[in-house]
Amino acid sequence: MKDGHRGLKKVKLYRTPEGCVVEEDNQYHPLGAIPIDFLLAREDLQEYLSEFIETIAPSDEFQQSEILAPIGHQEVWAAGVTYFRSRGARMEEAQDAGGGDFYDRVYSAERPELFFKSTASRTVGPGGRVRIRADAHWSVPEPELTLVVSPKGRIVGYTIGNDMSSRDIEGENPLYLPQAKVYNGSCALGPAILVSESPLPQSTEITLEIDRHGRVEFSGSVALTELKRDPKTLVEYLLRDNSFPSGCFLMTGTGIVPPSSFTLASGDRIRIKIEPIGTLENEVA
Ligand code: DO4
Ligand code: MG
Repeated sequence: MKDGHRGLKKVKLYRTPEGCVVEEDNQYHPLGAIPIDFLLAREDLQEYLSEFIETIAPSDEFQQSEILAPIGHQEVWAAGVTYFRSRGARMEEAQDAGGGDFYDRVYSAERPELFFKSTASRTVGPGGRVRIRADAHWSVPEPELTLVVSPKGRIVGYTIGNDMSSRDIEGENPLYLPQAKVYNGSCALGPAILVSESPLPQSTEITLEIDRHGRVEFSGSVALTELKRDPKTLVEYLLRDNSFPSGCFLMTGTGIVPPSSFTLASGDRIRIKIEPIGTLENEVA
């Protein structure tokens, strides 16, 4: 498939224990010793990979089971309350604490909500185990389109993110947000980075499925048309007075929130699908 904007083919970048691998037209090109940090620091990632893989013979030695989170030393940041559904869910959970109004105001404010989410050590890849905080009793996954951002603030690709969240802690007081969001195993990324400089079509769907004991306990979907903020504007705010020499990831917020009666349990399987990128599947530890 050609990328309409630059006339370049679409490629996906994976990270494995043996190094990075690029997929193009269902063929896999191992990049050998080139570290992911080197790749994600490039402003011309799409062009660089498209040219580079022409020199590497494709291999069929690609084990899906070996895919790691596509992250090196980048920070993971996240945007919040970017969908109407998220606004409503937060207002409800924070109502008793008197915090509901903040979410309504941030939904329509010019400045978006942006928060620090994760580091590589707290992030798991496909097949990894995400965690519920030990002191939380109301937890949900948040399936989010995640931007891959270059040091100069270009969106060079897209991946899938899971912004695991403790709704009871967040709802008790909005100032507890970092505790509700940042803890060991609170983030999942993957399975691949769709390397593309063109925006994803507005019709792109994000779907979430949560299986419990082999049955679907919750499922939902949302299209990018529902995303209130322009990804480029989110990046522009993130890079205001913040530098990211290795690039960074920016989750764009959730548009799917299970009903208030739902909380995650150990053993649940979380599947997040965004068609042009793939499916990110994780079990809850
Ligand atoms: O404001 C709290 C967090 C919001 C969030 O993570 C989201 O909307 O996805
Ligand atoms: Mg979120």
